Amino acid sequence: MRIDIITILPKILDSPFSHSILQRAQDKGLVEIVVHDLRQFGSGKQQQIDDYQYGGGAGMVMMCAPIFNCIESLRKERAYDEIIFLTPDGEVLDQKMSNTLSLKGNLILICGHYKGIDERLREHVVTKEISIGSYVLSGGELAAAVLVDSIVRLLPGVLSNETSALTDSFQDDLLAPPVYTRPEEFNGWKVPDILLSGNEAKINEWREEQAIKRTKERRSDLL
Ligand code: 6GU
Repeated sequence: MRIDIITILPKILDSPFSHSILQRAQDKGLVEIVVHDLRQFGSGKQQQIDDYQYGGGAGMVMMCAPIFNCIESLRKERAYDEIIFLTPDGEVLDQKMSNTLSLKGNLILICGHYKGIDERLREHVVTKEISIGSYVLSGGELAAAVLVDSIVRLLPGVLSNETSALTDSFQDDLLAPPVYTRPEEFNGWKVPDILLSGNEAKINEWREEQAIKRTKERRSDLL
């Protein structure tokens, strides 16, 4: 898979992909993540990428040409399955959407800023609009990092068996059950006896029960 990210703040995205699972996925050649500085496609000496909105009103709008030209330069190299705009008024991301996107080959992500991007790009170029939840971020970069993380960890070979995506919260529409590690007692707080029993069938049954209980209590909307 290849993911190209278009942003005016490429530095924000230096770190999120450079550690742990996401770094390893790139080292293994399972995904190529390339961040593009939109400024380089801006016009004039100022490398302008935004302008006042027609009709007046506060807030700048990201112009058509820089984003369009950046995308065209990428399209010369390869075909893209989706051109995604990260925006608070997009479809809210969930596990099903991440699963679907993880099956794609090449993706472009556009990070919005200010009042957003010129509507004509959304009509004619963007193929999918995604929000990561019902709150406002200062820009699309952190949302892009969240989206990339949720997709890449699903690619075959990225996670080892013991961290398998199949046991994640949400993968079966249930939250994960509680987990414990050594010691058996800490501050007088004990690990549930069942987990120390060695009875694998009983343990699995308990975990299933706990997952259902937790989901009912915290996220009954998932059931
Ligand atoms: Cl994708 N962008 C911004 N700016 N804010 C958000 C968001 C995206 N998703 C939730 N809030």
